Amino acid sequence: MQDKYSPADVEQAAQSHWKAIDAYRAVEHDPRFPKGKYYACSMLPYPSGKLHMGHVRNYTINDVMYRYLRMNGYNVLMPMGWDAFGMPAENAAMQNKVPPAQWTYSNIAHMKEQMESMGLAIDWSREMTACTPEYYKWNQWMFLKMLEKGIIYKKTGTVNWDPVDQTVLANEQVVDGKGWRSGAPIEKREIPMYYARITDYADELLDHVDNKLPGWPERVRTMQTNWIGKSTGVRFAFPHQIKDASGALIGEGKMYVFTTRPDTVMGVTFCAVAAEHPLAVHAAQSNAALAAFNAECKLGSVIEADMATMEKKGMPTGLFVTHPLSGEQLEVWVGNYVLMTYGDGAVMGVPAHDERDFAFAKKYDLPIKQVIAAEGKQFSLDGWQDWYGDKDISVVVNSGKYDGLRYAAAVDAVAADMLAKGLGDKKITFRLRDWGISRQRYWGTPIPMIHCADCGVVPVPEKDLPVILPEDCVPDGSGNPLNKYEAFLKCDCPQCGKPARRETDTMDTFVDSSWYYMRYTSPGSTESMVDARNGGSRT
Ligand code: ANZ
Ligand code: ZN
Repeated sequence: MQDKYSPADVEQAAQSHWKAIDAYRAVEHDPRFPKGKYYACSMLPYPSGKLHMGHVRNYTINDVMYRYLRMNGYNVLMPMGWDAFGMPAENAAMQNKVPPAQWTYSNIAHMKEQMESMGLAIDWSREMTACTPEYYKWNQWMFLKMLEKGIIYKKTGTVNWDPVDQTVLANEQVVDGKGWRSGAPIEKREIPMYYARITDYADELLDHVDNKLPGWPERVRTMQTNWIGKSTGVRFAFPHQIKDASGALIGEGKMYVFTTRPDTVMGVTFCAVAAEHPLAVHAAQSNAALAAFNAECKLGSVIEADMATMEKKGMPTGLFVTHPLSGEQLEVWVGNYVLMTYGDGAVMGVPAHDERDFAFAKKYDLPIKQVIAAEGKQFSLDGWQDWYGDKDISVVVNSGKYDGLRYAAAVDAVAADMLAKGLGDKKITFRLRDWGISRQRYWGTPIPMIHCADCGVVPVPEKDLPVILPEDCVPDGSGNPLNKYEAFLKCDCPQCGKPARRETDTMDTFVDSSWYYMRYTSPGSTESMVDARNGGSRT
């Protein structure tokens, strides 16, 4: 027995003993632990260089839990892995002129050493590293399976384009609307991307948040619910006669809007569309000022939170649509607060009862028509008051046959009338969007697609997986280095055999971190992504 505690001696001795007997290797059906299995999995770290205090705190808590449960007879598994793809490695590569792979692997080696010296009860035999072909092969395999099922699909998406560096920037690389490196004003650009159809699962997700997360804090539930953002309302059209250059009616003569307040429909005094809306694009063709305004709307951030707080700006298009119930002619404006990606990219403007429309109408001197009253409340044009938009206390006024109706009854009545006219119906809209998983970056899982001049875009056959990412590129900030990497690009078309080119977009790193916790259960399995019977079983 030593008088003084000497951590270096004691810890090293204990740790080498644990190592020698493989103390933390989790084995299924272990007779030493009668209480059954417990999975002590915590979020895997990004290998940024050194462990920080957050890591130490987090993994110590997990370690304490592990040891407590094990002493109480549980068969505990504590795995660890590395969220090793992503942008910081590319930034470090630019600074230090070393490939992201080299930087990442040396960080992993160092951080692993630090974790080992902490004596954490990790089963290192299950370690996973997201940037290894053994792991990302399964991202590619899952991508192909979901493509087959139509869960992954291709459409154009909006990205931040740096016109000087000629590259796509992540939101965090846009500072005050300018590129972080070039300082150039950022443009929004439409490019083809792959999406995961997560909106198909919106109701299931909501049900999960509501009913299947016992013990989760209310705050987290609320955040999740708002993120999914289920809105019930009516989608209907304003008819019009606006024709394009070929003489065809734009949108078949119907401008659709989505509203959560159909009870205010008789209070519409204008309509507003997003700068990307077909009517805005059409009007801009013969109106230079509007074209400039549309371009200005496309500048800057694509982040929705920024859109919500920015100053409301607009410009009239000179185009008119017809109110479906009153027959009144209403001018269509372009509004910078209208999102192309929500609902139909167009809104009915009800300045008396929508705060954004109120600000807009005040600024551009548009009429404001009160169609909602509430007991004991006085309406005035002087300024916005919260009750103007409160559907819980509202009664419809100045709206002909709808007068006197409360919110729910008014929604039913308006929806029925729209349906009868063949112009619309009730509709549920989600704020949740499909997940754009394409990234125009190097350090990620290659998207397993091939571009053939004759066959178009062809999936890589499953037997040819993984599509290996070269590990020797050094990004220099001028776009994805894979675009210049002939050995990667060159391939044969799997359909016709002619020379073709590989897709150079990679996957969002959240694809990696969406299933790693399952991979720990079948480490090293080459037969399947996750298979408890295969790599997982170690009795
Ligand atoms: C008229 C109206 C009157 C509205 C009123 C609200 C209050 P949530 O609840 O988030 O779903 N809207 C619809 N599409 C839009 C788009 N593409 N960009 C911006 N705003 C859009 O919001 C639904 C409401 O947001 C809709 O209801 C519409 O404004 C607006 F007293 O219609 B409302
Ligand atoms: Zn081909």
